[in-house]
Amino acid sequence: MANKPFDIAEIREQFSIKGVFTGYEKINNGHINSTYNLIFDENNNVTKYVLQKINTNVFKNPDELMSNIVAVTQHIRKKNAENNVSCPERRTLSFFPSLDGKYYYIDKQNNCWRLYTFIDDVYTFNSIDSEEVFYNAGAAFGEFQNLLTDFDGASLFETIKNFHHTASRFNDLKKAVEDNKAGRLDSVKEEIEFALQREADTHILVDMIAEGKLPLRVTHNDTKLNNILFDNITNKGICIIDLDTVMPGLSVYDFGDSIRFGANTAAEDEKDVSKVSLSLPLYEAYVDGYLSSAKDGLTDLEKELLPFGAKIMTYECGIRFLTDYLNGDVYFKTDYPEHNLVRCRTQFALVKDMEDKMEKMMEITKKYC
Ligand code: ADP
Ligand code: GN1
Ligand code: MG
Repeated sequence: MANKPFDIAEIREQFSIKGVFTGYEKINNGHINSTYNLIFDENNNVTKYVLQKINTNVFKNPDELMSNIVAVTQHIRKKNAENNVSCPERRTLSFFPSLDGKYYYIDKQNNCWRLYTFIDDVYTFNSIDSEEVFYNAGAAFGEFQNLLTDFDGASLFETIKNFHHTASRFNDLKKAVEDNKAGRLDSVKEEIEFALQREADTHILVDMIAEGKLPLRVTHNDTKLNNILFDNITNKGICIIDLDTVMPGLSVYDFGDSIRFGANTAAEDEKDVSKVSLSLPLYEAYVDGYLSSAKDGLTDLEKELLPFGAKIMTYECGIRFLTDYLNGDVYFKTDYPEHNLVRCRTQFALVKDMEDKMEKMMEITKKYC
């Protein structure tokens, strides 16, 4: 199959897919994995699957990765059954084992694939302009957190070490500055300065964890808007996807990362930073939705820290983009050479705007606590 990124005969044999293969589409959403929608016809019934190439540069141990994901989705399935939710098959992903019983398959080119159910009649967003939908996003991630409150976090592997350890991310940036691998340091002096000025912030949450002030929960850790499948008819967030980073973490990470992406008035890679700002109405809608489902399970301190969580997740993402830019774009997928720098600039512009609006964000949050 010269033109295809995968050999369909090999994939279908390995995952025992029935029916006639009628085509595939590439889904261009995430920065990490490569995702395809496969379409099969079996006696005039169309069945779709998601075939995903796992980025093994990022996720180096597919056994541990898939062990986490299978355990988490099984747990959610069980809870959904206990709660009698409607259409349970649309509420969490189901992964298919390959012939050797593992939930992934390494092909002849050494690519690592997983196959799971395609959920139909849903849509995903890369940006949002409706408060109602963002309320629903908050409710969906709050609900996801609730479903995992009785899941044993100790059973999970750490798929990416220190994923949201902001102080460790800051050290990665300092190392990237020292190494200057891609020779780009001179062009990012202002951004480095911005990052350095906020170093003290990078310790706040990690210190609170170490002091036992904040509870570690099982969290998603990548709560971007396009990791929620919204139902076409109800507009509710029905399924949380992209479970690669489900690990012990803080509620404020999940809250904060959603705000970072969804409440920005511009795209994550908008080149004109004057378009970047925090939308307070969207912030409010998300707080309302998230707390409507998660409030009872959160401590007072967690609720109080939600606005700071939004700022620190935005800052952390900004320094990750900057680090990758300095390292020569080895982590995030990029479409052009300045892409990571552009992303870093939007994140830092958003941090600045959040700092200006912090009091207002705190006031809004209090209203829903
Ligand atoms: P990445 O890790 O690259 O972000 P995701 O798992 O988030 O990959 O998938 C990328 C996109 O593919 C999603 O934003 C969504 O639009 C689509 N997608 C993924 N899984 C499904 C599914 N089961 N049903 C429908 N669409 C899906
Ligand atoms: C990546 O895979 P995706 O696109 O949902 C990244 C997140 C970043 C995000 C920035 C495993 O998410 O941590 O916040 O890009 N995922 C990983 O858009 O690093
Ligand atoms: Mg994703």
